[in-house]
Amino acid sequence: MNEITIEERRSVVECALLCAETEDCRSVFGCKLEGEIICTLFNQSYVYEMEFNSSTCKHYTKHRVKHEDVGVEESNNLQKDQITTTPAAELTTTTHTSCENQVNPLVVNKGNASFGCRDCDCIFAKTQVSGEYIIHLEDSLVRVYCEFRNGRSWTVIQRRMNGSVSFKRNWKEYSEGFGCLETDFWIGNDFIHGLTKNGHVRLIIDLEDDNGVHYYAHYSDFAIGDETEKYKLSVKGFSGNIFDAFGSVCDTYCHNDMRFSTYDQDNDGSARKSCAENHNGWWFNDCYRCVLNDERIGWWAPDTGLLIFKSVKMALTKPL
Ligand SMILES: [Ca+2]
Repeated sequence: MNEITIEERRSVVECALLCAETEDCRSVFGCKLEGEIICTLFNQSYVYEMEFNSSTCKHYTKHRVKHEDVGVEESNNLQKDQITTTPAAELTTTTHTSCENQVNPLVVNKGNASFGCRDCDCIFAKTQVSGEYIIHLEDSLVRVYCEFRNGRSWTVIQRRMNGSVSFKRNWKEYSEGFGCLETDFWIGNDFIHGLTKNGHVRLIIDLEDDNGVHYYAHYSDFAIGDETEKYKLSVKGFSGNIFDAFGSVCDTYCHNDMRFSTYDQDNDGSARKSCAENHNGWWFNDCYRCVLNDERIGWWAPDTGLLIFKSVKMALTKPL
């Protein structure tokens, strides 16, 4: 079921009043951002179990305005003092416990047409606190992890910290995203495509080995195609303190220009095998020099062979 409409109102209480007056409305989500009220009415209860009653955003369900007898009088019971103008950090969502069992936990509500910030840069303009935020991306409200450091904002697209989340996932899951923002997750190929399409083309890959030594690979020009293009990878402009295993000139094991594969969709460059069957979703030829979604996080270098890392993070930002 889809949302009903989007309306700009003078206060979030007015959003709730509008919901009360709208027969099909079951819940309403409203935020005051930069002095502007943005609210979304839903003809279903909000799909994601989160508590949004921050000082910036409010979420009301219809029972608060008594569904059988909806009207202005009932709606007036909403406390106007709940609405304040405090910007910023309260946009952070509360944590959830078991991400593993949730379907598509990163998408808050697919199909919304408008909501506040469209990227972490917008959040950064309001707060410098790294953490979970909700942005509007590719026609969805998506929970993302924004990292703010050195005066830049980064959108984390992949992270593996403790192995709590399985990366053995099918095509649909890699398209839509999976995992826990707090720990291990894949933001989803549709959203990576959306971010790169919107200019977030600088990629940094942080790797940490068992001794706590950090390595990084930075790419100035990263993009992936959309689903019809099988999320084809383009990655160039390397700098870093490790071998360029991801973007180096294409050969048997390269990744650049490859299409994305999962165990249930073999788009790799090998006619003999399916690389993703053993190494999870990635851009494979035959088969790899780096496998950041594999059970073992691997990154190859000529002098060392395949190195195994204990954690990895991939994040995007816009060029300066
Ligand atoms: Ca194959």
